Amino acid sequence: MKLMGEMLLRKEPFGEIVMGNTALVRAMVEAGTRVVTSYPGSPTPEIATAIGTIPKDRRPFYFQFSTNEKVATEVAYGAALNGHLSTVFFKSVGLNVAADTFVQLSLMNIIGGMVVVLGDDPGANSSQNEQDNRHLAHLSYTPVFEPASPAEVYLFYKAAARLSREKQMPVIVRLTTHVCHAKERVAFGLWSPKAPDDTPRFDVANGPYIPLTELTFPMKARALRNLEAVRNLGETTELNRIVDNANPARGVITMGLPFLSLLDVLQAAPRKPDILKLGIVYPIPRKLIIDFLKAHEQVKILEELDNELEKEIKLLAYDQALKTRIIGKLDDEDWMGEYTPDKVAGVLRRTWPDLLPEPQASAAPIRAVPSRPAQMCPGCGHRSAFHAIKQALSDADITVADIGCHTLGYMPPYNIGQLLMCMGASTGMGAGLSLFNTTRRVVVFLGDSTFFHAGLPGVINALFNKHNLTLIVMENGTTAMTGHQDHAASGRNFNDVTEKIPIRRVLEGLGVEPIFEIDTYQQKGLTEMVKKAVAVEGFSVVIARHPCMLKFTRQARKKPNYQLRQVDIDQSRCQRIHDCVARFGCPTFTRNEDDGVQINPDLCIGDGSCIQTCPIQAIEMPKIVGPPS
Ligand SMILES: Cc1ncc(C[n+]2csc(CCOP(=O)(O)OP(=O)(O)O)c2C)c(N)n1
Repeated sequence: MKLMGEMLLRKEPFGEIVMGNTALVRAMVEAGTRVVTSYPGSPTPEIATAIGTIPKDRRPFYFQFSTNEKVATEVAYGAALNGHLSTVFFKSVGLNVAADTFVQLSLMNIIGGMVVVLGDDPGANSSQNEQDNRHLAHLSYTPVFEPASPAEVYLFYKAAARLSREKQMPVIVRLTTHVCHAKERVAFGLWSPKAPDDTPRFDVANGPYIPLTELTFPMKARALRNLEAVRNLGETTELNRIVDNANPARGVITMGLPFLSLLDVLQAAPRKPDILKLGIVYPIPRKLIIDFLKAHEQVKILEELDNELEKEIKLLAYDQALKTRIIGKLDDEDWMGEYTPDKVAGVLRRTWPDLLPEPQASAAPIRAVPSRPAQMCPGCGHRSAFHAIKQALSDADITVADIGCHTLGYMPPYNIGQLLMCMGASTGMGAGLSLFNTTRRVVVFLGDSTFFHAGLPGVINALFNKHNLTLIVMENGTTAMTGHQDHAASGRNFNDVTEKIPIRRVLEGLGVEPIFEIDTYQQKGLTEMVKKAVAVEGFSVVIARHPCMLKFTRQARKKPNYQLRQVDIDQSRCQRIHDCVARFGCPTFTRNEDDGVQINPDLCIGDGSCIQTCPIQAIEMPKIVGPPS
């Protein structure tokens, strides 16, 4: 890790195999970025991991995880108004949270420049949808640069930063999961650090910065002018390029990952189509595209997710009365998932059946990878919580999940959390479910990072409007699901030790009463507390806390002389009741062929939270089994 930090600060040019997310950080360093903000979300957290490898006192820019994406956007914007080149990054759905601020950015004269890095997630690998954020770019008149590979991430970020600074406008760099996580050798350039000018340069004369009534119109005109300038840039920039295969019959207009998949698939094609690969995908370069259309009889638009390019290009062709046959998604049903080579081959076969040779039947049949449902880690405090909470609830109760590791409670054997929307939505949805409802109790769940991110307004609403529901805060001290980033109640921020903002204190400050609080490993106590909490008429809160055991164990393993402990089953006592497997559900336990239970030594962390779940005490206390392998 230290080596990565040193690499990111090298002054002379060098080449290295890196992930897209790491290439981005080097680009930030070279571009002179001064302020970077974020809220964690896949596929972007490794950007922060790479930043964290640079020692704080040598980091050329300030970085923070903010409480949510909207705040992160505002912090980056504020810094840019003082003249600092700034960047905010977050995942696809983060843009929904940031949107109320984000959609105004293009109206503003952002004197330092500001790059918005989006981690879109075709295939919904780690998101609740696979939204295509080009829509929000259109809506907000913000240009989109879309790299296809780590090398392009590096080049495109620098180009976006340059443009953003020059035009004093926001520019999006849209990454997708594959591009963030792919690895490639990237040729990095020179870094000549300059002493930063940190004079706070905010000046109303650079504005207006108040988009109200008639002031909004000149501001919008500015955004549209800027967009036109970027469109013109797109006509000549190297970010948009033609791969000429001398084929006047067929062309493909594409971008991002689909471009790489296309190159891969076309290796087998005897006669390759020409390719126009767009790097600036919004706004599109009209002349370049019209010329490309004119030069081909048929043009396939190859784009992942929605048909933004297709719509724009068909409009262009219509206006120009072009005869070229344009084939897009309206002629093909593939609107979902990542455009991997397999998928692109399928799309191309349907478009031009003679383009590719018949697929070879592989000698060995390809066996599908068995599906592995997500599950909570061994020792997870959320498991103990669900085990205990289930015993306090009835089948009639309505349970509402939120986003985080605790979402996994929806699966058997717990089946708790019957609906889910997005971060922070549980308390509001629960409030709605409680209206006119005198027979079914409503219990909602919220992780601690989510509490600060978008949970608080729902909590305040429940209090203010006197809703009848119980909130269970699943407090594990960290933002676990995205890789253990600190939050306001962790006692650390990205850079320093900081005062904790305890959730209990926040709730007390709001006047929540009653508040119950217990460690989730005290399962009986938690069951009793939840029974009391749901019996309260009105809004009640249970704080069900236990540190994230994945984080805890990782830290413990780094200590010298760490000894691994594990539980075991006393086979002479075990009566094959199987509560440990069927009701507690720790993956450590497996049923043998003889119906006995055994411990998986690769999984057990010896936390002992399972011991109390065996009605006949057949699980033995954890014993030292030696240093971890
Ligand atoms: C708007 C938005 N931003 C970020 C994410 C990514 N995300 C998914 S789960 C999660 C962590 C939630 O942490 P916490 O509430 O503490 O629950 P834990 O995973 O620790 O149990 C985050 C940030 C998201 N899904 N939506």
